[in-house]
Amino acid sequence: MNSLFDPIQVGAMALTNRTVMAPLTRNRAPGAVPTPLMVTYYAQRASAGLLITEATAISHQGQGYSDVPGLYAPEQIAGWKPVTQAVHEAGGKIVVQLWHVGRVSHTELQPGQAAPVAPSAIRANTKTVLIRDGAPTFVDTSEPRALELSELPGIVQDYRLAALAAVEAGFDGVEIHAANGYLIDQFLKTGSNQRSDAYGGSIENRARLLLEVVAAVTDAIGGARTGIRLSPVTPANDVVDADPQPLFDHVLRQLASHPLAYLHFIEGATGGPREVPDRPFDYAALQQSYRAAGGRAAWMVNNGYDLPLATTALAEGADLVAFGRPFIANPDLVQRLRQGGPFNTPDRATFYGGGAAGYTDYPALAH
Ligand code: 8OZ
Repeated sequence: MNSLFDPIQVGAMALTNRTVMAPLTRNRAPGAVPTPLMVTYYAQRASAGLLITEATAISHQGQGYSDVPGLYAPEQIAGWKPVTQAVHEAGGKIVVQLWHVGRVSHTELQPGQAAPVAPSAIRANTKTVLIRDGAPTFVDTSEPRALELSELPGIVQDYRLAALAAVEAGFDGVEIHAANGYLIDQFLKTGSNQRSDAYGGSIENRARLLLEVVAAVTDAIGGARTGIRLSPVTPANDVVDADPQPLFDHVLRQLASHPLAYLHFIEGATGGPREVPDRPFDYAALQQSYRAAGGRAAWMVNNGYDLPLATTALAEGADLVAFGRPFIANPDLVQRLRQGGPFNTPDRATFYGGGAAGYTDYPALAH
């Protein structure tokens, strides 16, 4: 039986273990440029089998929060290079999460203070984070405008360019963020997509943007360096689909014909309960359907895992387990899981924004 501490080959990446650091937004990149403090933060956590960076904007339009990093300008690529170098020197692997927030943004963050973009002009009943006077402030998202059909190829192209930039910055690969109510998830789900063109209506149409992005990214850098994050039933950022099981069944059957490194699932509500009331979902059936269609990517699970739950998941067919908040507080989480603790407690007050406090100052165990 596989344990969290066994190595695994995931696409082009040889991982030393199956413990993954989940993507975690930390809002410590002023001007969207990665900093030396971020180099320290990621390098401290390099004993994870795989690090997935915090969500990273593929374009200025794709940004929805203050001080999150980007990967579309030369200074951003230059800022990421020492991160990937330090992680590799410490023996780790790192992929960057490619992000377009769609409607989860604010005019203050958009080019020319324009309205954020979305499949349809439906505001998300959710908040975004603006850093004001150095402190995170939660504000309502702005009213979005519906994207023109003619704008979609440009967005797909932004994903392609960001994937190429990721390779240039030294990343081992990318994760396409298609979860948590951001642009791709907004297109997938009925509550946020009321389009009447080729990108709305039927399941096939709502899945079109995701599949075009996957095709562009894998064409640019190879499926062996590409993962995807999905959250079939999360209520995060006010998304909902009327019938998620057949939607995701279609998505996975389509993905089965692309070589991919991994598929990453947030089970239940992001950062919350693993079961969402009135939104049942059968992940095992989804995996079966994907495998039956010939899909071979590694299966990564996430949300509220501890060692016993992770061990059960691996026994039941998961290949990788992603941990979020435990990695904030425990840079050497793999070692701590191995020896049964102890675990530092994450401090919510320093999750978003700020400096080294609550970021790079959580202690590792003495060796
Ligand atoms: C927390 C705060 C801001 C953004 C996600 C990128 O949920 C995020 C995010 C999380 O995927």
